[in-house]
Amino acid sequence: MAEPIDEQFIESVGAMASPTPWRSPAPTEPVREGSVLTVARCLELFDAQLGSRHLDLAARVLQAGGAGFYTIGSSGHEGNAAVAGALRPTDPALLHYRSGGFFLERARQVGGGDPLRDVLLGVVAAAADPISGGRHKVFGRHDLAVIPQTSTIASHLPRAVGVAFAIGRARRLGVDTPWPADAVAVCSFGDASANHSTAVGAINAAALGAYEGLPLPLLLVCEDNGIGVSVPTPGGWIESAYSGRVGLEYFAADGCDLAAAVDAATRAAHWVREHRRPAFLHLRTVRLMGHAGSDVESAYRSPAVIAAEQRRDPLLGTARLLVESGALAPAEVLARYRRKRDDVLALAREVALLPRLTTADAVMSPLRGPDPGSVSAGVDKPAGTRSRAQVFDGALPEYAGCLTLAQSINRALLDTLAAYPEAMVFGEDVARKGGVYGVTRGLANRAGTARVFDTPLDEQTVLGLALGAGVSGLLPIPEIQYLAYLHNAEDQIRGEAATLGFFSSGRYRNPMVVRVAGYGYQKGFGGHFHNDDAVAVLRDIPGLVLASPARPEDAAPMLRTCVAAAKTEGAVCVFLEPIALYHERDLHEPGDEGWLAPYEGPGGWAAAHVPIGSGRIHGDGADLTIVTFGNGLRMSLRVARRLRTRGLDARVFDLRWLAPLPVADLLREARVTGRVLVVDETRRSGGVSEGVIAALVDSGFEGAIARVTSEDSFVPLGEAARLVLVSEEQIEAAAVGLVGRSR
Ligand SMILES: Cc1ncc(C[n+]2csc(CCOP(=O)(O)OP(=O)(O)O)c2C)c(N)n1
Ligand SMILES: [Mg+2]
Repeated sequence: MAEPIDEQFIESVGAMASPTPWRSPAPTEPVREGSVLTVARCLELFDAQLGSRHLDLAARVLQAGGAGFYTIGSSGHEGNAAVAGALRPTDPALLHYRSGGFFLERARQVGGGDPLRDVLLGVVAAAADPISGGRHKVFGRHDLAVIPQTSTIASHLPRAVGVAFAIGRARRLGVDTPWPADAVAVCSFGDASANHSTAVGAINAAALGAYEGLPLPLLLVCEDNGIGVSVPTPGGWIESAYSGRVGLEYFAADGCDLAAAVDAATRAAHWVREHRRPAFLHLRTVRLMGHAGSDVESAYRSPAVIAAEQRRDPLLGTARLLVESGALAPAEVLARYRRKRDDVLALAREVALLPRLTTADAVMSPLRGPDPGSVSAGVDKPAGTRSRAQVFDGALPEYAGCLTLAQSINRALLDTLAAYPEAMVFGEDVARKGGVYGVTRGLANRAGTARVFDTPLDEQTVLGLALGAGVSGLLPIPEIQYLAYLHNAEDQIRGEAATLGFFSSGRYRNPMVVRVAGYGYQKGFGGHFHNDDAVAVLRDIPGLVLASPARPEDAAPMLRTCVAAAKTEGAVCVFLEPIALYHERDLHEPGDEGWLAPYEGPGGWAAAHVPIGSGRIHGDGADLTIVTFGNGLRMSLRVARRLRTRGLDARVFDLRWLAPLPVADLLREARVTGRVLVVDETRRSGGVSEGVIAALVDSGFEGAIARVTSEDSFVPLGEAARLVLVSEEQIEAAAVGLVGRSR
């Protein structure tokens, strides 16, 4: 079916008249008096606009033929080609899904390749799609510095702030980054998306950073078509909300008028590059052909409104500029329009026949997890003796006797900062205060405040900085103060960090080690929010590495493993630290110092390496295997000693990694005794024990299985916490019961 905007373009251009007397302007002349847009540049940008429009039309043809799967288009937004034109192709770009014009113009600047074909490969989900490998239609390409975005609107804004931050910070640290030192990060989004809390938080973080004087070269582009699916944005809202804001320079233009868009985009891009501060470019656009192919716009917009939008078609606007300036005759405009249609449809016919992804393995190849060989090679990379001596101020931790869990993590962080000049540790209260529990104490003094710093109180910003830093060649180690506060920003790990490799076939990576203080059992402190044990939300993220150290001698090597996996393989790692064990010294009796351990010096790092997905067995009891992690390890070791006095010999298996689970080790240790008791301090529903037991069943374990878990409850304040958290008494009773019933 012919699209009204297609017919309208042909009719309207056909009715245009060349100026009389006609005079052909020089390519270097402005296409309109007073604009920086020359005739030659206007023709180039028009080509991108035409390409973008015909990609949208072809996507609908492909879908109608059963070969295409994506019809959210750029029609009405083709003016964003002006933004690409105002920037350099080395400026990192995180784009709205209506960025056909931007993408094609940037590809033209770089040259080579066939960007029209690339977009169509995404539309038909062909395995040959050069960015996502057939996994999704995204605008992205590594050589164009276009970082692909997910479909979750606004979720890319925190990362964009992070990229802008990283441009300045990498320069200050003297660290290599893919972006030139004077680069500008650009990030576009819709008007409805501008109201999303993710966008509001990110824009606030950018303005706050600028207010504090941080270099933050970020061009925010709001493509305001006045509507989000079917819901209008009130007239004037974007301007009222974002003009005149401290820390944010505001520019605006009619995005349907290419000369005006180029003028404003050029001023905005230049301003950001000069000042190294964020700016907000408000481009007024229209949305043509509905939200997507499946959207029946007439259900919520009147014919008069739809027709008025169509009259503002930016392609018509550029055609008018070219005809009125004498650069092209109407017939020449139409010839270009038709030629582009033919080119795009020919490509569409060709790509429709290309192979798709055909196996689950192929789909999941970017999720395969870090290669154990390169991780183990990566752990043994200590800093030189001199820089270690310097950073530790002569007090090398391997000679400091036995350390607590918190101290071991602190020393391992310092060793990481010494070994990797690109590593940064940051979060709420981590620098000056040294963390709520002192885990990062002293790091800022030793490694400098450019590498260990406090962030605004916004977990989304903490993770966004990590996302932007990681993709920029830095090695971020952000801290989330409490597990309960990860949840409000969790999509930055799930939707952004973990999907980037998937949607870019591993071409883009955002290495990070997110330290999270969590779990229950803090003595007499905190209630639910300081004793949260909800880990299901992390365990189900494909490809995520979830470390759960409990003992000091495991924590340091596990942190090194995570750092190496992030560095060498771009892994997204979460390092979940049990708060209640941070300062624990004893295991069985007060004063026995059974929960302290020495710190391994660099000579022993390779030997101490803890591969991802490897558990640890404590003891060699033959009567039952207690499978546990975190606080459960200390409780289970204490119970195991008591069980021995009752004639039961238990071995205790520490999972150490909650994702991926150490299934092979688990099965081996389960089979030795034939009896498994899972001790799970998290919830009964959605907790770790479900995964452990499912893994045993899936692997064909036929022995006896039991579990004790905390209740499906939030943790109350004070002593009442004991009522819902799993206890040593419960573990002991369950162990006795399990052996009794299966003897
Ligand atoms: C977080 C989130 N919520 C809901 C959606 C579904 N959705 C997709 S696009 C959209 C409207 C976006 O409008 P706007 O930001 O104005 O962009 P436009 O499509 O108008 O260019 C909605 C609600 C989504 N993708 N992400
Ligand atoms: Mg909109």
